[in-house]
Amino acid sequence: MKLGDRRKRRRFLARAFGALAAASLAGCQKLSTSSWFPKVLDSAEPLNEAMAKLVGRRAMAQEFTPADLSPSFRSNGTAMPDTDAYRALLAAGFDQWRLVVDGLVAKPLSYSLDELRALPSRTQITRHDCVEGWSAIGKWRGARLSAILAQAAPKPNARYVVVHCADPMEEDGTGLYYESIDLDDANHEQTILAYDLNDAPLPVANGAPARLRVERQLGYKHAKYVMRLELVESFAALRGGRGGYWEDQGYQWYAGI
Ligand SMILES: Nc1nc2c(c(=O)[nH]1)N[C@H]1C(S)=C(S)[C@@H](COP(=O)(O)O)O[C@H]1N2
Ligand SMILES: [Mo]
Repeated sequence: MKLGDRRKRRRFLARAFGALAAASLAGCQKLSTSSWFPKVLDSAEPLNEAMAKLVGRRAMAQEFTPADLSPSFRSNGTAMPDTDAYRALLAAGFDQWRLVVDGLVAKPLSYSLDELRALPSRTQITRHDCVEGWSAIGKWRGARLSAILAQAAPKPNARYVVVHCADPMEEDGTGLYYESIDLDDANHEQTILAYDLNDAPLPVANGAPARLRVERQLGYKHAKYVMRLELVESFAALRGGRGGYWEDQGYQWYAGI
């Protein structure tokens, strides 16, 4: 190959890869800004899971710098759980709040907020993408879920962590918000139970006293107002049987790459 040809070829390849990158970026853009309904139906789910296998379950979500922080981190969904139990916890500064860890574990545990704050932690600046079409960049600090699981010792048949929340989703006060992730995502480097947002205690509107951050997944997986982590083998015994409040309404369970 002559030098000129080689240069041309290199330019061609660069353009081809550029186009590919732009196309996949456009795909992501669409995912986070268009109306959510057709995108989160089950059709996309096998593709997402296949992508995740390709990329590797331990690949990291992009992290940002303090200069990238959104001026404010908006609230979505529940902004204040409407129960007497939550109001009482809040009024006492979450002194009585306990994170319960149970189900298929060798050592059922419970943590006070101070105990949670004493666990190995991680701080990360990440982008949150809601399927309703908005994103925000925030700085999160929280206990590594892997550290909690190491203490609780999941039994060999445990496959998922179900995150039970404090906020009722039905008019009649029933049906608490819940979500679930598998053990790969639970043990991921960036998966934390966050108690600080932007260097201050997590505001009520964003899930006080603790909320899940599972950074490679869409917004609805990031359960707020966490009360209990239950290790299970399947979703069969859970309300809609599909692993989460939104999943029970038809959203996909694996909402990420
Ligand atoms: N318990 C609980 N967790 C929740 C929700 C909710 O309504 N209740 N909404 C979800 C959705 S759709 C999004 S986009 C994020 C919003 O988090 P934010 O309020 O901190 O912006 O929380 C997720 N976790
Ligand atoms: Mo969302």
